[in-house]
Amino acid sequence: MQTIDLRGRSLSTAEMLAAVPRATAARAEALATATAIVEDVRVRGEEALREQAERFDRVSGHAIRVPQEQIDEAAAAVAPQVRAALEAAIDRVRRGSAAQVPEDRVTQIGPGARIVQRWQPVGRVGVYIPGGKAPLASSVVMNVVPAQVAGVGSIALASPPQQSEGGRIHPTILAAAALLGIDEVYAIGGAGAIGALAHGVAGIGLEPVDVISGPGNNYVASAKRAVAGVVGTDSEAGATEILIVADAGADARLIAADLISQAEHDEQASAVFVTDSVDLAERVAAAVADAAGRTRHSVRVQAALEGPQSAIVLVDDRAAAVAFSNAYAPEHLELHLVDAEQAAGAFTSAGAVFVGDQTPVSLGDYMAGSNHVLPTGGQARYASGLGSYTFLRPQQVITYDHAALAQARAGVVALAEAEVLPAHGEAVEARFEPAPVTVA
Ligand code: HSO
Ligand code: ZN
Repeated sequence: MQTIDLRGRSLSTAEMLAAVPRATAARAEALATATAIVEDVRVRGEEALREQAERFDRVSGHAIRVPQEQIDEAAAAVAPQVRAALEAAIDRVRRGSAAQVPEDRVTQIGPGARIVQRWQPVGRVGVYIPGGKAPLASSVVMNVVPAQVAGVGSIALASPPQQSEGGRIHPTILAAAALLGIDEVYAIGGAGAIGALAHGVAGIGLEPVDVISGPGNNYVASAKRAVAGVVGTDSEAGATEILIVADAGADARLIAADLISQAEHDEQASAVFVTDSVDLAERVAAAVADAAGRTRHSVRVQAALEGPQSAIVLVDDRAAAVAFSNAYAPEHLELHLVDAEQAAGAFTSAGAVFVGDQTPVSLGDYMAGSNHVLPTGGQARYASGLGSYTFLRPQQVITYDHAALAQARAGVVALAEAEVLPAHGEAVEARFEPAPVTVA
C-alpha cells in the first residue's frame, strides 16, 4: 500500500479527495448498453430475456419463473450451519430495521387544524441479487428484511440463471429467499432484470414493481439510472470501501485484517487507513504486506490494495483525521481509538460507523443487525444506507374544519392574489358564501 503523508499541510476538501482518488466506473458506455437492454425487455418481454440469457449467462430453455419446488428444495438442501446463520441474521436485521420505521405524528396547527405525518409502504418491491464473484445470500437478507419490516406486501426477487446450475439461480440465494418467505423468484440477470422488474413482463406474469433495490455491477447500476422516473431505486452501489482511523495504541494485525476483508470484494475496492502515528502506520503496512499474500483471493486483494484508491494516510492529529474522514465520506468507517465511543460523534459522514476494535465491518456485513447496503463513492455526504425508510413514503394528511379554515382564509386570498392565481382564493371563499338557492 502506498503511504501518503499529509502532515503539516492544511488541505481543502477537494485536495484531500484528490490525494486518494476513488476508482471510477466507465459510466457512459454502460449506460448506453444498459438502456438498450432495458428497452428491449420493455418492448419484447420474455423473448428479449431469453436472448439475453443466452448471450450473457450462456443459458437457454431454463425456467424464468422459479418453480416453488425449486425454492423448497434449496431451503431443504442448505447446510445446517448456513441455515442457522441466515436465520440468526434475519432475526438481528429484523430487530435493527424496526427502529427505521418512524411513528406517525399528529401536529395540531390550531383548533380544528390537523396534519398527520404518516409513513406509507410502497406496494411492491423488486430485489436484484447478482450472481457474479460471490453469491451474496446475505444481501438477500439485507434487502428483503427492511422491505418486510416496512410493511411492503409484495416482493419479487431476481438473480441470474447460473450455467453451472443448469440455468437455476444460485442455491444459497434461493435458500435465503425461502427462509424469508419469498415465493416470487425469477432467474433473470443484469440490466435485463432491472428492466423486467421496472416494466413488468406480461408473458411470465411479472408485474411491475414500485421500488428496485439490491447490489450489482456497473450495468445493473446503469440500468437503475435508465429506469429512473419509472420506479424508485436504492442509492447507486459502487466498489466497496473501508476507512479505518486509529491511534498509536491500536492493533495493527486487526487493522490489516479489516482492510483486507473489504479489499476481497473487488480489484476496485478502496482500503484507506488514517493515523497520526508513524509507528502504527509502519506496523500496519507490514501486517498488510504479510497477510495479503496469504489470503484466498490474494490476487484481487493485492490489486485493490496496490491501486491508487487505497492508501495509508498520515495526518497531524485527531482533528485532521476527522476532517479527512468526513471529506472522504467512506461507505464503512472503523474507529480503533482509545475513546472510540466519545469520538464517534465527530465523524458525521460515513455510510456506517463501526466503533472500537471489536466491531469489524465483516460483522456488519452479516450479523450485527445493521444493514450492509451502504452509500459508496462519497454518497454518504448526502445519502444513507438501505433501511426500512427506503420502502416508506412520508405523506401528509391534512384535515381542517370550517372555523380553522376561516383562520387561514385571509392568508390564502392574499397570497393567491400576489401570485395572480385568483381561483385559488376563490376556492376558499366559496366555503364562506351561502349556497345558491335552487328553485325547483
Ligand atoms: N461489504 C459488502 C457487503 C457484503 N459483504 C456482502 C459480504 N457479503 C458491502 O459493502
Ligand atoms: Zn463485505
